[in-house]
Amino acid sequence: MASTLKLVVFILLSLCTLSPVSSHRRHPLDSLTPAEFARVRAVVKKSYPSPKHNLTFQYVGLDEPDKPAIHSWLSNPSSKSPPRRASVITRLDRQTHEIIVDISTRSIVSDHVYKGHGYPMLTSDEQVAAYGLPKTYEPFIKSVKKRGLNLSDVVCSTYTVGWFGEVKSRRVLKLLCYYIDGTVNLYLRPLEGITLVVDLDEMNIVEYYDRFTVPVPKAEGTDYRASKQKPPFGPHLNGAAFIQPDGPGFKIDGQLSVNVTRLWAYWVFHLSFDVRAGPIISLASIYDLEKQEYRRVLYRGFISEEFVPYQDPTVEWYYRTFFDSGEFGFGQCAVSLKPLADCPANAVFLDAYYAGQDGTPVKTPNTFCIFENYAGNIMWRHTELGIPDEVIKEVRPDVSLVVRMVATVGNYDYILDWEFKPSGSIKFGVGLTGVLEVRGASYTHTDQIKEDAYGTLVAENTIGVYHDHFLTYYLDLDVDGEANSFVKNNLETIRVTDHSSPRKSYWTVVSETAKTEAEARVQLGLKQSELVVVNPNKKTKLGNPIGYRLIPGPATPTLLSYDDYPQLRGAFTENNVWVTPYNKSEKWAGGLYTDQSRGDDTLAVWSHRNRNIENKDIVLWYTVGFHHVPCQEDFPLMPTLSSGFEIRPTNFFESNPVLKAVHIGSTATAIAKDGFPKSGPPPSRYWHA
Ligand SMILES: *[C@@H]1O[C@H](CO)[C@@H](O)[C@H](O)[C@H]1NC(C)=O
Ligand SMILES: *[C@@H]1O[C@H](CO)[C@@H](O)[C@H](O)[C@H]1NC(C)=O
Ligand SMILES: *[C@@H]1O[C@H](CO)[C@@H](O)[C@H](O)[C@H]1NC(C)=O
Ligand SMILES: *[C@@H]1O[C@H](CO)[C@@H](O)[C@H](O)[C@H]1NC(C)=O
Ligand SMILES: [Cu+2]
Repeated sequence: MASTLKLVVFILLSLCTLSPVSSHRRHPLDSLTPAEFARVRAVVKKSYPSPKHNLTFQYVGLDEPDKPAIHSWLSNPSSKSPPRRASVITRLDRQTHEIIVDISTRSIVSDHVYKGHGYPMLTSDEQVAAYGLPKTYEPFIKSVKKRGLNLSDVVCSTYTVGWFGEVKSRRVLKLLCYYIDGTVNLYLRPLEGITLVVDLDEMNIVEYYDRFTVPVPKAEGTDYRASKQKPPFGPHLNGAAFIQPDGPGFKIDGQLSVNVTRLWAYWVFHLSFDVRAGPIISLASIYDLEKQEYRRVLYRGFISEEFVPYQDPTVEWYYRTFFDSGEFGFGQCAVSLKPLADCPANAVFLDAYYAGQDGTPVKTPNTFCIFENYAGNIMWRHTELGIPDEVIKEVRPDVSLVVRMVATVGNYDYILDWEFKPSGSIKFGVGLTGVLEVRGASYTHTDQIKEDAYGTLVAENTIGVYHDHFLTYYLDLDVDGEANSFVKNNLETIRVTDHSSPRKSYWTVVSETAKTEAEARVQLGLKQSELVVVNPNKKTKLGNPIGYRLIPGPATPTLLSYDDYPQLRGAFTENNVWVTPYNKSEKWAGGLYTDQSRGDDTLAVWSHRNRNIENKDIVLWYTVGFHHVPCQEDFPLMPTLSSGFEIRPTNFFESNPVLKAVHIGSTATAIAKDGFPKSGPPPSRYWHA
């Protein structure tokens, strides 16, 4: 335990004392440092000084060097690293600017005004400024009084407005307000019927609606704080622990390069942070014990977009079709993780920084936690009972490495896990928790509901509205090199007609290599196929193509009509799987400017160019979907709903890569013997931490 704590301190210190702007020793994919954010700000402000200009920083992130530059730096680490550049999106005097800043030469490389549809990501600062407006807005004060409520207990929250065919647009947001008197669970107590529209360029209220009054759902039973619960308590949980007396089995080099070689596994990868995407994993390679070398798997991967359309078409709700990454920013919404609660006792925590609206760095402490995870699962086992007078029992416990971040986007909390397994698999976990977005209603029993309520009555006066969550992952796989192909191994039923067998049928594998983007669009569930990214230029000794297979989650296609406005903007949900040729500017599945986008810059549009993807540097896009029909157990807080997918080596290794896995140290030995740790301090009390 002590050694784990010491390591945490060491990493934080080393992050703070890194010489911030020097390019030596730094990985070219490292996130921008606080000093670099400050320098970017100074460079841009110098060109556009205030008060002459109204300048806000909507996005600042690393403009990542091109792949060849990264690979040449990797092959010769003593070579000069590529220039550090920042990609900046500002609102400047009511226009959107795209600015590239060269950080080392303190100069602007390019500066364009964006004239297309849609607006940049919202900053937290402008949302906070918008929240405050209703409190001094007379018509709103009157509406609150009319409902017999206390203005000091009203809080408001920001909602993007979507696009519904309007020809002209303004940079606006909607505000919806809630009553917290007697609870902290604001989202369960809407002042239904009231909507305010805020012009963000003017920062004032430009439209106001108070259309009807329904009861505000009561506070009773909504507070989720442990300190506010009353007996009886239960279930009583005894905690859980995975103890590593020798400290973690991985090492963090430089800023965020993670090298998992110390104990048991062989992954190396680079972790960085982006205000829009959240975690970005780059250059993930696995050590091949037989070949005695690192082999490339994933060049770059991150969550490209999340689309959350609500399914209530009425005036107060129709527009709620959110793009959590492009509009709100998963990185901007990252919250500080709580030791011993959000992450286990053996976790190491890392901070992250982003540029606030005025360009100065904002720190989110404990943004990431990294830990080895032992959930009592089995990596491989066999009991052999077939040998006379002998029982052979071999088991290896499954210990993996998890990188975790939580993004709290308003009412919802997204637990985003990247889990690296010694077997070569990467599992992508998504957990949904937090609070439902509910509609206030007059109903107190389902018997009173005669029309479509667009949701479930989850408490008195409270409708949990139907909605989806679609998280689209960008996975630039470079399996043993850049040139890869996408293969559909279709399982097809063959009829036996020639009486050569007592069987009438069997299935076999018919492989089909996708030549174009069209051939790589897959809706899961329509066909039985294994989807594999292969390196067509490399084969195993036995001659099989080297690959990584997609193990998809449940098939959850979009249920909206393809011509519906939100669906045009979220067109990347038409298929669960897409493959595109690598193009540095095709990163965001819903387009770079997602707020009020019109669907002209989505993954679906790019894919319809139908480019050649065979034996090319390709990107795999996979969407994890949830259709959420709320239920009473989602009240007052949702127990985590999990989903995800996996990529798994398939004829990548010559044989089982973990056959010779060794568990070192007393903990691992104890676990291997009977499944429970035998040494170390008593298990911590996670659940009440
Ligand atoms: C409104 O809130 C204020 C501040 O908490 C409190 O002093 C006042 O008594 C409240 N009034 C009503 C009517 O609840
Ligand atoms: C800056 O914004 C303020 C408030 O929106 C406005 O009054 C002012 O005219 C703007 N200045 C410029 C130079 O656009
Ligand atoms: C990872 O760490 C091991 C052991 O310290 C070292 O031998 C190896 O070169 C490192 N790999 C990379 C890619 O940094
Ligand atoms: C890369 O993507 C952008 C945006 O979709 C597109 O304009 C450009 O033509 C693409 N470049 C190539 C070489 O396909
Ligand atoms: Cu949901």
